[in-house]
Amino acid sequence: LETYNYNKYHRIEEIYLWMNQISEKYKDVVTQHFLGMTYENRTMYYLKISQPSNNSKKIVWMDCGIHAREWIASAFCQWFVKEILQSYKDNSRISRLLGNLDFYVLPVLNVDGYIYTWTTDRVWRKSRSSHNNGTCFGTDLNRNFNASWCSIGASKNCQDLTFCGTGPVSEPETKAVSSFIESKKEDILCFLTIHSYGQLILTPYGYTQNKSSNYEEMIQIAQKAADALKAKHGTSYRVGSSIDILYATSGSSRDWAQDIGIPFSYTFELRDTGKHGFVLPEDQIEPTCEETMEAVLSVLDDASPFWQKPCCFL
Ligand code: 0X9
Ligand code: ZN
Repeated sequence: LETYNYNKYHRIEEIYLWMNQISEKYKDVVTQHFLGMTYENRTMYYLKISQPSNNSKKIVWMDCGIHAREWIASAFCQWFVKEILQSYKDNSRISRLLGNLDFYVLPVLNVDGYIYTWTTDRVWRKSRSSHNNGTCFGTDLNRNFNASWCSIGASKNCQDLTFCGTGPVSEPETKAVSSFIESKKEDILCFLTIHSYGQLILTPYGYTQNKSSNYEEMIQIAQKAADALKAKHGTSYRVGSSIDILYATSGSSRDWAQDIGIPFSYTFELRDTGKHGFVLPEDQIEPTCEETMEAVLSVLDDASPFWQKPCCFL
């Protein structure tokens, strides 16, 4: 663990070993849990970071790597966990957050796809489920959630990059995430799903121009986070609803999380804006994670007070 290199991308075996070791080393605050099985029968694990507290705490969910090729996302989930654990004792900001919040972090959601990007095709996006008698592979897990499923910005053709699956939540990976989130939803304050690339902080929705009732607050919070991010290394992010500033999508986890009543649901699209795209060089892992950390902490600082106000907790 002492030698784990956070400035490199890691194979799944190394990430899983890291999860074991970090939950061993910090066993009072972090525990590893089973989430579900993947299509190819691999285990999905998340980490729970929690400190004993007298407060009734809210939950922050963060998943990374729903799209297999977005390696920087999974690198960020690991960075985030490391930063929290290294600093919660001395850093008053992080210890205050941990007094009010439990973090649930899923570093690699699309395990099968992630492995495929290491072994076979670096820019594979989808899961590895088999369709049409084994003639085509993979569902876009971020089109498979039950949010206006496959209505817009998604495809019913299994050859396509945005194949939405055979029905809402047809995939074991999305089932695992949705049933977990569903079981905890009363307590979840914030749902963060980390992607690349584009340098964007996106609010719901992708499937409609409608806005959630707290849209203005969400945008204010995201804009403040983008400012904090920029202050670190000068990187510019854009902020807005998914359909307005990116493109139409249905079946995304973020929209589904908003629809089931989670108050603050955001997609982060990390570096860059296209020069390297999904294949972000390793020397950008550190600055990318440092600046993203600023943005996430800013969101959490600003979202935390809201759950105390009855007006804003949907
Ligand atoms: O297309 C996607 O799923 C995301 N972009 S990516 O390049 N990382 O594949 C956009 C997700 C944001 N939009 C919604 N969640 N609706
Ligand atoms: Zn993505």
